[in-house]
Amino acid sequence: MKLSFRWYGETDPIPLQYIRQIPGMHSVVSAVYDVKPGQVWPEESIAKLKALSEANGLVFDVVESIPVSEDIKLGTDKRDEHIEVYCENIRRCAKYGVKCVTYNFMPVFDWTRTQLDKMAPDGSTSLVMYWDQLKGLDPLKDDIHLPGWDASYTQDEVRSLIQAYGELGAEGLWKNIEIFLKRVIPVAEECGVVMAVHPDDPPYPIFGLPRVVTCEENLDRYLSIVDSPANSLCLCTGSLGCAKSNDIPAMVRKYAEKKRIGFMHMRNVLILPDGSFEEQGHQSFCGSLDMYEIVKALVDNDFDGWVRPDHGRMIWGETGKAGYGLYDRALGATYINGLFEACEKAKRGN
Ligand code: DNO
Repeated sequence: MKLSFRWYGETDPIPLQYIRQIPGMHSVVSAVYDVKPGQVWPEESIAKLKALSEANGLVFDVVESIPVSEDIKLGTDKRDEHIEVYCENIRRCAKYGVKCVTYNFMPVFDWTRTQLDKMAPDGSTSLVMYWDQLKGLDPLKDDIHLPGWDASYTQDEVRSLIQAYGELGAEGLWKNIEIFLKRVIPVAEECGVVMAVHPDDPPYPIFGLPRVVTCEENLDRYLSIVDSPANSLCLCTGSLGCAKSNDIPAMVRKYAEKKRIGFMHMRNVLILPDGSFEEQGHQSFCGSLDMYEIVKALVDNDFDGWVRPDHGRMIWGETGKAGYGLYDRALGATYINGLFEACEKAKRGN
């Protein structure tokens, strides 16, 4: 596996010099964050990410994300133009050495949480989603400002998007996924890029918005639309793992065996009795997921894709982008290194 770390570019308060000091760190996971979905990424910006990474002894070979525009997801009359731009962005990234591109197909919002700084008894803070904070909210009537939601939409825009997705429904969304994959995956293949779809977080409908990248049955369907290693998963343990019905170690084993995991996002979540969840430290004893079994499933199948420690808590007084501080993600990285070392040694029998 290749250990990687997400970096938000030059505005990220965490310098690449610090990231390179995490033992075993190989890749920088980044993107051109100042261009809107549906627009072409300037080559200079991609070249700069590569140069900065290399100047720090790291490789820029994973993009997270090239966002899929709402026009593509909804299939509006701008879809074709946006898919063209999407393909061009893949080509440009590949030209600068990118080998894996992460993206998602979540309508309107990326991940959903109700609080980004819930304090645990030890004084650390983390992201949580509590159902009782969501209950009773009607996105078509109420003004909703959940933390982390795209602030560039007005409440009216959010309402009309929610309405449009309501009319589209899950099968309509599948149709648009198919159109996207059938045009984009051949380009990725040509460029030697693996497309890694990030699951919906959390993996069930929110506010009636269809969400389909959620469970084994749907992941099978997604991968079979274009049966190519370039059509792969970004298997995010914490996103899929907040639905109890998803058996994460078994899913990792299955898709690693089929060589359809391009990228692993590793973090733990604690599922509460009412289905709410709290992000926790990466270690198995901190949450509901058995991280050892997950790594063992990867090692047993000679996984050679990218792994990154996903969201960390805020610890040791650090402030910054929720989920993306340095300290706890670095602890996560060393834990992941340890699990891989143990599983690899056991597999070799020494
Ligand atoms: C959350 C991330 C996601 C991910 C996108 C990929 O912190 O894991 O936002 O980057 O869903 O498109």
